Amino acid sequence: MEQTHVDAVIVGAGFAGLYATHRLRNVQGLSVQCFEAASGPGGVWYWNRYPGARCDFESIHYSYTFDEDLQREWRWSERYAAQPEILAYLEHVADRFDLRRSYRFNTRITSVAWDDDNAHWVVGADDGTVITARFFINAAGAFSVSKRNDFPGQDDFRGTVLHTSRWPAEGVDLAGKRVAVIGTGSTGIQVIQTIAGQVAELTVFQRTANFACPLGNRPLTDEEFGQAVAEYPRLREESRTCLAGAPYPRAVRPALMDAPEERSKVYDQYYNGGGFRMLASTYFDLIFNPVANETAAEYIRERIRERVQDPEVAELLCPTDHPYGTKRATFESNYYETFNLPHVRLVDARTTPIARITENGIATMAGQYEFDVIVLATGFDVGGAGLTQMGVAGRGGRKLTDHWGHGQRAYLGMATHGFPNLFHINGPQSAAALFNNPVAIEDSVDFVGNIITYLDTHGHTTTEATGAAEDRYNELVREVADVTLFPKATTWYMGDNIPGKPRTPLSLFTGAPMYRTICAEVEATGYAGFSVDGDDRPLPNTIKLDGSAVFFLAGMMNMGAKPLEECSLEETRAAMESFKLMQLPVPPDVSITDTTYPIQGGERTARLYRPPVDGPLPVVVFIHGGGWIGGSLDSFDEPCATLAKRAGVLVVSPDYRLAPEHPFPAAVDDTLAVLRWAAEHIAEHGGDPARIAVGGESAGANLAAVAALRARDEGGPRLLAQILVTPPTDPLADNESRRTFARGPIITAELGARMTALYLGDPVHVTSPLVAPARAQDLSGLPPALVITMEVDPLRDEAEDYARALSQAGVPTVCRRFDGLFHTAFSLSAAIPRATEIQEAIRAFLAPLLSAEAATATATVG
Ligand code: N01
Repeated sequence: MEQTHVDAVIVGAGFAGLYATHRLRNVQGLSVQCFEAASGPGGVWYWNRYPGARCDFESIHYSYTFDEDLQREWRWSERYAAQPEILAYLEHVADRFDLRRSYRFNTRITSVAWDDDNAHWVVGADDGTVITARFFINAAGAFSVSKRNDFPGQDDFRGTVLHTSRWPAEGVDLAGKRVAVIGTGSTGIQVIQTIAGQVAELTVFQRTANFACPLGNRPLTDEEFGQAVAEYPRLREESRTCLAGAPYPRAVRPALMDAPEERSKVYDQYYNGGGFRMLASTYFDLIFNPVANETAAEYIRERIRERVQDPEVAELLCPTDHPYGTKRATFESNYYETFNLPHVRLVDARTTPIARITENGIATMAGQYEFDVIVLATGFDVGGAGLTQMGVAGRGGRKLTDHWGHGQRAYLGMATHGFPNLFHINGPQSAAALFNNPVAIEDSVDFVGNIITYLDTHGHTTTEATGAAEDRYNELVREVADVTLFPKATTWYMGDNIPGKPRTPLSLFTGAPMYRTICAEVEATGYAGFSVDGDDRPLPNTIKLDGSAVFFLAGMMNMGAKPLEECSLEETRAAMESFKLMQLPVPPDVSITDTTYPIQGGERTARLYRPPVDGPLPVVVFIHGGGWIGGSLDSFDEPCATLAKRAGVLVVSPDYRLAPEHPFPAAVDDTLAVLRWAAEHIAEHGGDPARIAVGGESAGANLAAVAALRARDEGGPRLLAQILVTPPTDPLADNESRRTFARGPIITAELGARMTALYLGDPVHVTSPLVAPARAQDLSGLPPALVITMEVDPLRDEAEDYARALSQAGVPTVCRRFDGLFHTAFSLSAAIPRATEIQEAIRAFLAPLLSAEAATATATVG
């Protein structure tokens, strides 16, 4: 019997719809009604039957993971399966899990309206069906709407016009035909290389040359398949922790760290490796560093020049207008050699754009071409176009097209404010553009399944993204894009390929692990950022972060970096040193010299950073961070040199002793010692001993605060300022930021406790003011303080409390909080451009305090 109300309507029978149907109906026991415009399952693999259509992720990865038996039993015949095989696979899945009976095929959804009174969706279809549903699942896919034909005159053409995404199922005989292909994206490249051998003449209209790397397809051997089957659990798990959602080797080095010959070897290895390895496995900075990117781009251009005989044609095929990878990476099999065939020609549709389709072929601004067949490989209106065409109206009748008037957006790529109980699978602003789709789809469906279970088990009815979460997530997606090179290309990634579509990133460009981390955080925190029956849950911590900070954390995950709390002491130290890779170059005109300062029973190194400024300079003794157990002079070269340059000061960076080899009070003694040494000897190095400030970052800021206390109490030296960047001030502090950010980022409660324990040696010291300056009885008489805190930092509140206490004690104090940043942002200047703002805040604070006049005035008063 026809149902008129179900738990969920699901639209689409591709990878997303089929798994959603299985998950919601077979696993969760919900009633579902599914719709699909095609006559059967398959989604994009149903519609895109053009010659050469093939997947460019290896099929053993580009397939479902949810059923062990399924993945073991389906024997892929090739490394990268062709469309008929993927379609057969999806048909098999539909049968194996008995999914077809929930579908109405050949049926399009024509209206989707939220009924607020009844808290359900009213869904209409073109066969007259009207059905109501608590949930509406958009599994129509991002590539369900073809780009409209741009070219006038199609009806005049006497031959055949074919769009690749509506290729006739029975095929098209192109033998002996004069064929034009417009478009050289993933699709065009596959068509061109496949039909070149069949047709009489092939003319390729290329507007933008693409970087294509060899796909490396071949039959999958029994041994390879057997190995994949044996290793499936590991491979699948690893896929979900890798940038592209497939277990490719991880890029762990920046490109410019290798000499050119070494780089070429790396590129040789991965250019021929197939799949997304050229982007994911070579160098981690290709997608954000233009100089690094150019090394890969030029490498690929060189291969094109080698493979294409006519130098003019080769140059035309060499992309020069966008960085490598910023248009979706494409893959080929003898594509470039195709242009060596005598009957294949390349037309530059950029300098001579296509004007129209004529009776006999195509007219460009430069001439006429005659064809029998024109193939449009011109792409898709990527993203939520399939959904908007269904006429969705949410709460209060608000149209989705209006809501998306300034660009498609969805919280986590899954939920939209004002559209309750409507979920997108891999929707706009999910991470799907860089995330192996079947795996991304499973994650997305599982998230939706879980939230439905959550609602049901807690007796709730509706949920949607809060406006604040959707706005902030949208900003985050943009901020992340802005850190990368993606906006530099004209690409569907940014919505550019459709005239009039607002430019906005359609994907979160972090790679899979960060996206999964955000989703996991949302789930673990009771659906942060969702409104549940009108109860708005607060934003998850991660999306409060600045896009650059999120991108940095994503990079660490993509590299497979262990969280610091799981590292041994040696690994923690090595990880802290590696942060140096995330710093801008040291300003070249700052001179850096090492000297020594005495400590009891020995001496330590002090590194001096002197800017190119005349005269005795004010001095800042700046103490590096590293949790008292790590960090080094080297790892703080850049922040110290930049401070020297920006503030016009001589910076002294002491190599103090680290725990646990040298527990408390070694470090506090060393920092007081370096201050005293500076007061006595800095004139020999061009510094002014009357103008000394102390500062530090993180544990170094704790040591700076303690040094200021000791200098006050133990006979100097006289300090004019203290700069405390994210200082820990009391190991036993109990406050909101410690609780809210107990799981990081960067510093977790566990890591903080471990570092403190190693530093203290004997826990009895924990309440000493020389460990916990916040516990000092008297803070009066300390030098003016700048306390810098980061919003997303467990140490934020204790630092701000300390600033308040200083101020109450009469110490002139400025407390400056940086929203959206995390602990250590100060020393990650290449990754976090706003580190410059921190430097600037320090400069501005120090300038009046360390000026020659101020020092004289203070000396006179003192
Ligand atoms: O579409 P595209 P696609 N005049 O938008 C050109 C996935 N996919 O179908 O770059 C002249 O990438 C346009 O030129 P330009 C994959 O995610 C996956 O190829 O805009 N030319 C471009 O060359 C992929 O990214 C597989 O200057 C015009 C081409 O048409 C996505 O689908 C296989 C034009 C369109 O390229 C879309 O790929 C295939 C005009 N007016 C596709 N308008 C797998 O292997 C457009 N063009 C899994």
